[in-house]
Order: sequence, then C-alpha cells, then structure tokens
Amino acid sequence: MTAAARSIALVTVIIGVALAAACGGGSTQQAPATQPPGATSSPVPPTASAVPAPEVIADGYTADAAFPHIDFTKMLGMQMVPGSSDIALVVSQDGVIRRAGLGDATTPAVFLDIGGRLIRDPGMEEGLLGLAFAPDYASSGKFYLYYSAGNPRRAVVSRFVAQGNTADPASEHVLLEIEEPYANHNGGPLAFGPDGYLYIGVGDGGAGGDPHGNGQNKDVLLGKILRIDVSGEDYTIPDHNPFARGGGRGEIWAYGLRNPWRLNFDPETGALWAADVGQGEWEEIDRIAKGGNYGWNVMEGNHCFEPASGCDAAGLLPPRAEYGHDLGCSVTGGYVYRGSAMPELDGWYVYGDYCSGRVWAVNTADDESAPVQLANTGATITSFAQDAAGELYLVTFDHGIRRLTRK
Ligand SMILES: [Ca+2]
Repeated sequence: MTAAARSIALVTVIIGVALAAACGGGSTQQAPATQPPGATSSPVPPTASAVPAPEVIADGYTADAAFPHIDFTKMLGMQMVPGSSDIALVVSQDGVIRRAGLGDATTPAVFLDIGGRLIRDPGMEEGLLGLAFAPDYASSGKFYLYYSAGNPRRAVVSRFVAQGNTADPASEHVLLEIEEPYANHNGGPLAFGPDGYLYIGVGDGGAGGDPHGNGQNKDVLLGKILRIDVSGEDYTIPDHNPFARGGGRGEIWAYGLRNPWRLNFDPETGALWAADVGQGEWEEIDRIAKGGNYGWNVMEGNHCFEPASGCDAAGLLPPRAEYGHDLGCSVTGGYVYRGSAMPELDGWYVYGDYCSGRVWAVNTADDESAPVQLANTGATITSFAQDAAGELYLVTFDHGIRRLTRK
C-alpha cells in the first residue's frame, strides 16, 4: 500500500468518526419493514389465547437511559456474571473492568485494571476489546480477555482468574498472541460456543483494503474467526477444526473477515452470528459456518472490492444482511433475541451502527427477509448487552447504557 493510499484510508477512518456526530438523526432512509402498513391496526381480540404475537414495526422501538450509575469512559461491553441475575462486569477500552449491580445505584467498584498492559501509544481502535466468562466460571472464576499490547504491537488473548469480587492481574496466563501490523482492525470479540470451545474474532491487521491479503490467507490468524480449546493450561486445537489436519492454521474456524466486531451464539439454535465492519461502503452481518469464507478482501458485503468489478465470488459466503454508509459507518453486532418482553423479536438478530446509532433486527428464521430498523438512537453504540432475562441494552460511548424496548 502506498503512503498516499494509507492516508486516504486514515482520512476515511477520521471521516467515519466525524460522522458519529453528523448521522445521528433526521434521515428518513431505513430498511423496509417486513409487514404491510397497517398490519397492527386490527383490534386485539379480548381473549388472551387468541392474541397474536405483535409484529416487528419499523422505528417502533426506543432506547431509554438505564442504570445511570453505570457510565464510564469508553465503555464497550457489559456482561452478566454467570449465575447472577444482578451483577454484571462492565468493560472499558482503557483496560478497566468494573463490577456493577444492576439493581442498586452503588458506584461500581473496579474488578480488574490491566490498563498498564495495553499498548502505550494506542490507536483509537486498540485497547481492552473483549471478555468471555468460562462456561464453568461460577466454580472456576476463569475468564478470558482480548486486548492490544505493544512492543511488538499485538493482540493478546489471556485467561485470568477471579477471586471473590475482584481479579488479580497477576493471575494472567497468556494463551495466544497475534502480531498486528497496524493500529486498526483489531477485532476482539470472544465467545464460548455450546461446544465449550472459545471463539475469537480477529481483524485483518489494519491499514485499509487489507494490503497484505490477510483475510484470504489461511496461513495467518488475522482476518479470521478462530476456535480453540482452552480447557487445559495452554490452548489446543479441536480435532474437528476445518484445517486441523492441514490446509491452513489449525486455529481457524472461518476466514475472509475484515474486522469482526462482536460475535455471539444463539442459545436456542447454537448458530454463531458476527458483524463484520466494512471498508468504506458496506457493513455486514454474517452467520458464521465452519470453514466458511466470508469474502474479504475480494468482496465488501455483496460487492466486489478487489478487483472493484468482475471479482470471482465463487465459494464466498454472502452476508445475511448488509447496509450502506448512507445509514452508518461501522457495524456493531448484537444478539439473537430470546427474551420475553418483545416476543415479536424472538429469533431476530439485533445489531446497530457505531456512527449513526441506528438499530436494526433481521429474522434468523429465514435467509431472505429484509432487516427492519428498530430505532434511530444517535448513540455511539459500541456493544449490545443482555440482562439475565435476555432483555437487550445498548452500550455506548456517549449515552451510557440504554435499554431497548417497544414504544
Ligand atoms: Ca464479507
């Protein structure tokens, strides 16, 4: 990549950030609804047994302030402590994790601070980026973090062990380090699958346009979804990983990703859903399959990227949903909703945009229906969160925690 091209890529990033203030509201552009207008105008039958499930209505949702005592700089995650209906860990990009009670207004206390282990001269995308609790956290206290370190610049996946209401930084056991050529596109999501393995979203290494072709290179870990077994002291490669017996790095579960930003399993179907941040035009949502090639940098969303036209899309898996930069600039993945307060969203994957604050949902029960815009919040959405009942929240840089509810 030439210096000029790199400058353009950086300018693109900067413009994207500026858009956070500019795209907050007002536009009437939105994804089409899946039901005809007026579908809800019929009177609701009086007998409870005959009440049909409400439908997902475009812009029929709101994101109101929740948990005002949980509002810290650079929040990008809130996850319920396994087994608790009230206690969450709140992750900040600066390396601080706080332990927060949702049901009281007590200022959350620091659970763990690894700020000193982060890169000293971070780009705006680096930092503490992901947290996952071990499936046996309630008894083991084990949890996993993904963060950016320096000298050399790299992504680190480590295990820590909690004791009581805090965790000792000295409990760290580094599992995996991936050298990062640039400061951006670090990925960072972690999630345990129903198979008990740890899934890791890794960005393409950065700059712009994936100049080293990492997304399509199965011999590197950049631009991938990884799956590793962390049940032992050090990680091992599960036997059934697609390249466990050759053809690429054994850790790879899926490839052709650019910058996966949030990765979650549907607890009902076991399907893995990821959001992949686009280059300059298209943001996408992917259902991640074993060995799947999600196209980057041959394609950005459903569109040729390299080359810009006439690319060979054979064997590339298209996104389940995409949107253009007229509606945002950086997708934030969420969850397949399985709560009860919004039954019409059961089985819909909810996601949003960091720059515009728009929130959408797409039905995972089919492969074709269009996404529906649920709300246009204007918030810098960095993650979604779920409470113990499976209700949804937005974690934001500038609007604290917001609860998604039907209007
Ligand atoms: Ca793709």
